[in-house]
Amino acid sequence: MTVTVIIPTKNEERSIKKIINRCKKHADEMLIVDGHSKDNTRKIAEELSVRVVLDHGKGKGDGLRVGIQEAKGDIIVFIDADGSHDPEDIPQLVKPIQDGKADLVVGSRGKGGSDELHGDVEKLLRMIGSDIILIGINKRWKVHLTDSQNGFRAIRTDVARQLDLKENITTIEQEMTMKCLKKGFRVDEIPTHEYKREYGDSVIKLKKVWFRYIWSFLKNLI
Ligand SMILES: Nc1nc2c(ncn2[C@@H]2O[C@H](COP(=O)(O)OP(=O)(O)O)[C@@H](O)[C@H]2O)c(=O)[nH]1
Ligand SMILES: [Mg+2]
Repeated sequence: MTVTVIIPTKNEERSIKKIINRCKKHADEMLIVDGHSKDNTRKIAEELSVRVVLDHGKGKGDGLRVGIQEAKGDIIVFIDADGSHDPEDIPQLVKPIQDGKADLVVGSRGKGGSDELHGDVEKLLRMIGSDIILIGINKRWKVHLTDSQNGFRAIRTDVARQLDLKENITTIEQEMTMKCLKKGFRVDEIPTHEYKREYGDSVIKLKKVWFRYIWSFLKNLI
């Protein structure tokens, strides 16, 4: 099965070159979905001969949806541009799909650890919130997942296209997991470590988005 590696980007000129170069050997196709970066992100990607498409400016979820439509590979791997995810984990991430054992494989920080979920109050709240959602998902579908949110994941392209994903921001990750479970697709996890983003700040400002996480969670439970 062929693999499309999709990197959503917004103002990642400082880390994009490294991540592209590290992903290339794991990809049959590479695709950057850019959220209208104001820096040189797109230029750098094009100089490295990687195809760049724009999202509609609504957020990372919008970007992932555009990527799902544009991908040519049988399997899509989503990996962030900020250095949080290790491209060397990609072979393990796609293996359960290639072996015909899973339709969605999430890189689990519960199993692999995270440098972004511990150490200050914002991170603590982020972890508590995502764990509450995780417990809800596990109870609702009687599964034992350990990460409901990680953006580092692999999914069969045809499955991704059947999910009717609607979330415009990072809530798309829990939506994707929940809709896969709801539709009876097989969700698996492998341990992956999450590193601290190399430069700049996360787009997730908890104060602004916490209610969108809860609303999207409740909506997708039924
Ligand atoms: N296409 C697209 N990508 C985005 C957007 N916002 C953030 N990203 C990318 O999504 C990835 C995750 O963003 P980040 O801010 O690190 O969120 P966090 O890892 O969940 O804290 C990074 O590669 C960002 O550059 C957007 O509006 N559109
Ligand atoms: Mg990040």
